[in-house]
Amino acid sequence: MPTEPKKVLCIHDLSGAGRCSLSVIMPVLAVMGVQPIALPTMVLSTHTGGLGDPARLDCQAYGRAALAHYRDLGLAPDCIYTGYLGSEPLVDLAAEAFRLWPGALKIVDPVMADGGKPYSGFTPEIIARVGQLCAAADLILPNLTEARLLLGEDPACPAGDITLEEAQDLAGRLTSIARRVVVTGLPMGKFVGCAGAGDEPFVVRHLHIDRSFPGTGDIFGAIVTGSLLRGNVLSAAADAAAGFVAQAIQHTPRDADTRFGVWFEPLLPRLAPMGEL
Ligand code: PXL
Repeated sequence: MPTEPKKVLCIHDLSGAGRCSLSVIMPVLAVMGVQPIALPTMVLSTHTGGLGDPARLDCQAYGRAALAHYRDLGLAPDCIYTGYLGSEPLVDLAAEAFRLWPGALKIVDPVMADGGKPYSGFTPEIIARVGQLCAAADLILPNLTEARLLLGEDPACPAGDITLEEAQDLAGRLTSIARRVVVTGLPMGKFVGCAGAGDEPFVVRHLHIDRSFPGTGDIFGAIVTGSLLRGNVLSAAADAAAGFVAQAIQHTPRDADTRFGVWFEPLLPRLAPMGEL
């Protein structure tokens, strides 16, 4: 008798075009053999990173009703994985899900900033609220800018490369906020790294490719989530996720419009568990 796939409640936005958030998280988790339950916080025609002013639908009221429905159904997720929460009530919605299912593994990607500055619309109040959500998480996945914001530091400074020791120090300091941490997108010379802390500290590095895309953090987070639920340790999960993101960037033609994300679809079979059916 096959066991039921583990369930992940994914509290993220749904950006129709632009390959990010639920549009990439759903296929990644599904191909890894875990069952994603999509809870869109907001529906947008595209992400907010350079494709004009997207059409938006706030799903706050829907989200509250959906949580109540899942509670009444007795549908208990094994994991709750949160991402883009563009307003204070939407951060509260994620916190409510944490309260409803305290036994779930709580993974927070504090999507709020990149490249040294907050995303449009992320006020100091929302940033503070995201920090509180991180404190309720088992694992957080900030990029370098988000890590500095969470620590109350200048998100843009210092610019430039960081050393292995600085990467480990940054991840280590974030364990004052959440028990386990992976900081992503660390510029390390010809490498881009991610640093983990909370269990065995680690740094994973891949060759840096000089193009940046929206949605790579979401692909990274989804693979870390899927891999942990399949029983891997955090360093292996982060290594698999960083490796896949690097491959997806390499697979994207040099002249592709970066605003539409990485061409990850043909590579999805590489994430499928082998020989277990
Ligand atoms: O991938 C991060 C992300 C998710 N959702 C929305 C975004 C962004 C980054 O710009 O705008 C709506």
